[in-house]
Amino acid sequence: MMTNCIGCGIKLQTNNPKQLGYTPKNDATYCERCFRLKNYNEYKEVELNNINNKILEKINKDMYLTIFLVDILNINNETIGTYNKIKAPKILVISKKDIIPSSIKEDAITAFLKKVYNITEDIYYLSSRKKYNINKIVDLIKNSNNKKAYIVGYTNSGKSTFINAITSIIKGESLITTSSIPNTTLDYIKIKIDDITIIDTPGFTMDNIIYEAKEYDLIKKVNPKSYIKPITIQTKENTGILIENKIYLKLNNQNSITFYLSNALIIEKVYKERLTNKEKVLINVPDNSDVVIKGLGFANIKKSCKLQINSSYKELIEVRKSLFNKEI
Ligand SMILES: Nc1nc2c(ncn2[C@@H]2O[C@H](COP(=O)(O)OP(=O)(O)OP(=O)(O)O)[C@@H](O)[C@H]2O)c(=O)[nH]1
Ligand SMILES: [Mg+2]
Repeated sequence: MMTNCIGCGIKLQTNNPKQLGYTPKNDATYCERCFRLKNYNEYKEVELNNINNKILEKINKDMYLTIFLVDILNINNETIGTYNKIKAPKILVISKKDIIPSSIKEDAITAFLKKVYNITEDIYYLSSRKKYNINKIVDLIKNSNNKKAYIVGYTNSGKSTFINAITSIIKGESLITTSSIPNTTLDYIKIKIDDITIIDTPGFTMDNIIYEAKEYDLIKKVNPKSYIKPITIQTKENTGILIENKIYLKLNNQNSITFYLSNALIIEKVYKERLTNKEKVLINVPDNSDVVIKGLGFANIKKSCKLQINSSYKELIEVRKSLFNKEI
């Protein structure tokens, strides 16, 4: 009888190399996909159906403590909207704290999340890379009703890396496969540590995202490796800004825009109009707002303006009160 892959949770099988869970060995603990990803950093594409609702149903039925990770650059209406659908006891954990400037204080982010996104539950900050707050969150699991917790969140929010950090501290091993490519974890992975049970889950997938599933090079760039340096651009009337030769924005006035995105992405000023009238759409931006580019991060714009974008990206842009708003 074959078990499940300890790297991604999928049921192991030796019959069909084209299907998920394949391994040539009868006694394997990892599937071939995880093996190649771990040893050669080679990614095998997987076709996945959107299972967001299935995951929600399961956690709402079991009612264990649910720890919802949101990558600090991926706070937006969609991620928080999914968090709001959880009826089980839950906490919000902002992950990858190490990538944002230390000038952005936790208290300010918490106040912002409570005010702008109406979060009422406790909010914690995590960096698995810097081993920051790991034990604090483990203590919450220890103190929960049945000592069981689901770790959930959108793909790439750092769920598996977090669980590996816990097992590496307590047991000196980290077995789950992690990667910067979406949908690394394919099924539930139950981990028992002492008297607690932690369950890794497949990531939620985004409705609209700036990249295609196959754009691996871009996806790797989007996911910041380490601390990101904010990039400020001063604009004049009709200065366009191009991100990674893909996303084109234009501000209609003299202004200042600061990007919080992976520094591997190239941000440049462009002066030649790139869109036809048909392709353009204008968005009103109030004073001191953040413009969220879903999947990438966000930019802070100082003064009110009209922001011109490509209409095909309309679903990806969200304007909100700034995280740097002193009044919050
Ligand atoms: N800078 C930084 N990167 C992190 C941290 N935690 C995870 N990452 C990176 O984020 C990417 C995704 O990590 P995973 O742990 O595979 O994410 P996941 O949420 O399990 O993703 P799925 O299994 O696809 O749902 C990897 O490139 C990790 O190295 C962190 O604390 N800091
Ligand atoms: Mg994972």
